[in-house]
Amino acid sequence: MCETKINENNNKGNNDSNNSENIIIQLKKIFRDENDILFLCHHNADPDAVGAAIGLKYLADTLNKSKNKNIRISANSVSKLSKSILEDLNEDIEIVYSPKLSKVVFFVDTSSLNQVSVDENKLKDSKIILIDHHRKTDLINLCDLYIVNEKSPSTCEIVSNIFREMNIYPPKNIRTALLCGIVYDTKHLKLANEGTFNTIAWLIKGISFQKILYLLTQESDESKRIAHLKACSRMELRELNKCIIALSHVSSHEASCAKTIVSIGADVSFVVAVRKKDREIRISARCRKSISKKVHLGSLMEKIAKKLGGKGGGHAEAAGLNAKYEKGRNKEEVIKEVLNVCYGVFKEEYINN
Ligand SMILES: [Mn+2]
Repeated sequence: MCETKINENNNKGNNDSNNSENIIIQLKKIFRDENDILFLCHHNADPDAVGAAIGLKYLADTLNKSKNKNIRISANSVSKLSKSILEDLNEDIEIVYSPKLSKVVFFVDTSSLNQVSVDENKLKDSKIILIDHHRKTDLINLCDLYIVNEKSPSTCEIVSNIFREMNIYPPKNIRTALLCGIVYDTKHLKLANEGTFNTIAWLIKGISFQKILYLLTQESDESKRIAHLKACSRMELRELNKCIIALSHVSSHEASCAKTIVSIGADVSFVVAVRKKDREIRISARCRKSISKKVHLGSLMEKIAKKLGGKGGGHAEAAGLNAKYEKGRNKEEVIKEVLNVCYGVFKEEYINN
């Protein structure tokens, strides 16, 4: 597979040779032979997760000729942007908290189990496949097969390359969904590489690029803008060898806030959201490229999550975690405590690298 590095997990006694052609053959066989498949997206599924899942489902639908097939896409929530793309493409996905698991379960654009809501015990009865571009986490140990390419700017690009390897040219609406995911995850092509442009050239036949940009345009809603302003006004700055670390908290939009804080000048940001009602703590972290060369935020958040009894992961420059919020604890204290843990673990990694 051209730009995509493919890894295969041999934990479950699968000793097939570790090459991409082989994985494509295995994947094709699964699509052809399995009648019960679930494509699972991470919570608040973004256009990359949704586009990749739509692409994979199309492959399964096309290759499987059975009349009794049950092929679904599921997420516990989808982003506003994804919702409007789905409407425009006339595609539908199931939105449920804990989906009924199929014989084959694909995790799409999802690097760890905390990004989905599934019955972990029941997963053991399913064949598990991961298609993703985030840093690998423990989830990999559950997989029978995986295609993970951390260098790919989007999961949609990986899926497009699967189409190319299988010699299948997708119809216009599927290509539109894939293009939306690619353009979204590359931040309107800012993070695109040579392979991305090659993939776009292959996908875009008969599609207007302006249409893709239009589908990805959305007014920033008021609650998000207010969250940004609150995150900035509550921000605490700490300095470490000329690296400016910003710590803050909001009740929602923590990812967007962390991103905004780096865009206005911080080197690293950690933004916590405590959701008392859901008994959940979420932390989002962002950093500049220069920092990510010393500290990979994805593995940093995985480490911090372990300290907080939660799960985390992500990219070198953008990552997050979820942990449990214990009932009865003071919210302000919890915020202070988790931000100190973030700072402490970051400091250790930053100084030692
Ligand atoms: Mn993605």
